[in-house]
Amino acid sequence: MNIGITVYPTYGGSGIVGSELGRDLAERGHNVHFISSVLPTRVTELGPRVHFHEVEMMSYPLFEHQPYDLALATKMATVARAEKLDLLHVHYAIPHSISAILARESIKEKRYVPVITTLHGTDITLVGADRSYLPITRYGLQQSDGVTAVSRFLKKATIETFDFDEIEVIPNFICPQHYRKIPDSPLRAELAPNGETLLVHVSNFRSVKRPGDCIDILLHAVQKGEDVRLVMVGDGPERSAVKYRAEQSGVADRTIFVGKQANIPDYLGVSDIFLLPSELESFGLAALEAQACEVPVVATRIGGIPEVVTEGETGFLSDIGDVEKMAADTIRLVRDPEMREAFGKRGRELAVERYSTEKIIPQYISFYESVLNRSLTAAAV
Ligand code: GMT
Repeated sequence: MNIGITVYPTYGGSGIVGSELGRDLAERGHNVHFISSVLPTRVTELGPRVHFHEVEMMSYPLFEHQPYDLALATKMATVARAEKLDLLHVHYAIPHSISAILARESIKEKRYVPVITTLHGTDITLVGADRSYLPITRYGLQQSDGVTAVSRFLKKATIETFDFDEIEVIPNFICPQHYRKIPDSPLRAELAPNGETLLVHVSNFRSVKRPGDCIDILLHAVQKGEDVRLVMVGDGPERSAVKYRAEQSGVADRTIFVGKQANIPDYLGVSDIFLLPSELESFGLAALEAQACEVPVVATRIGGIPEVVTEGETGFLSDIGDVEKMAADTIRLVRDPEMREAFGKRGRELAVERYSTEKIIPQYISFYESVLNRSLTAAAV
């Protein structure tokens, strides 16, 4: 198949999922065309089957804001015709599905290119549910030729908010070879030089991730006498406030902010406990990545997290903001290396069994095939 993929290229889990899906599809022999403003961060190599089409925007004094959605639609239509795309697969509904629908409609006399929209979370729960975007988001869902969601939770939320239920749940995935435990790494010695237990948090430091709670969990653990350190991976709007909180709480010397990192598995692979105290998480890709690296997870019981983290088997879950409970769970794991190891092994086992690329990518491929068959049948009638 010739597949067009659009993602937010630099920010968020949806970009990671769309990019890694494209990379895997290309490895399976499909031609993948990424259409976005810059090369998506996880697409490190272009090649005979991985192409990139940059969305260029014209600037004009009349435009207070450049109309990205229209520039994207134009690029999608051009690429769809030139590359004979079989379908356009967009990750994150707003505005990608609207741009794709516009592109599809603008060229449909020449070629019908079905649009598949994958919902990732905030496009439904936060932005899409906002009154100003709700009608256009519902239109995007109704007009897409196929819609997938990354968790059962997100499907339910979409039905409740948009009264739209033609949704296939295809969960996020990890490549088991890429995400794994790394024993005896120099990075581990650097991050925990005195053999401390290493806590880790990975996010884009938006307030919805509550990264400040990680500092409170660390503080509780230190106050209980635990020899722990915390590595904070990523960057975003909350980073300086969180750093300040660490300084004010007196745990700055036990907190390492490493900023955005190209290779997240390097950090997960050497860590002992993963913290994800988010307020909202439709799936929690970072928790899955941690589990694939045999790292137990301490997280909140919200959204899709309970689908990914099995309580008492691969991690512990708490209410939003209950840092005392999350700290108590962390301390339990710090004090019990055998439990940590058992949780880690089970986490990896479930990650591979349920969420490996081997299992999930074929689900996308058969979904593509069913959408294409439906479109062909409709065209023939
Ligand atoms: O959470 C973010 O900051 C980004 C957002 C996105 O759309 O890129 O992430 C969402 O998609 C991820 C991949 O499917 C999920 O793992 C995240 O749980 C989800 N985030 C939220 O629902 C807040």
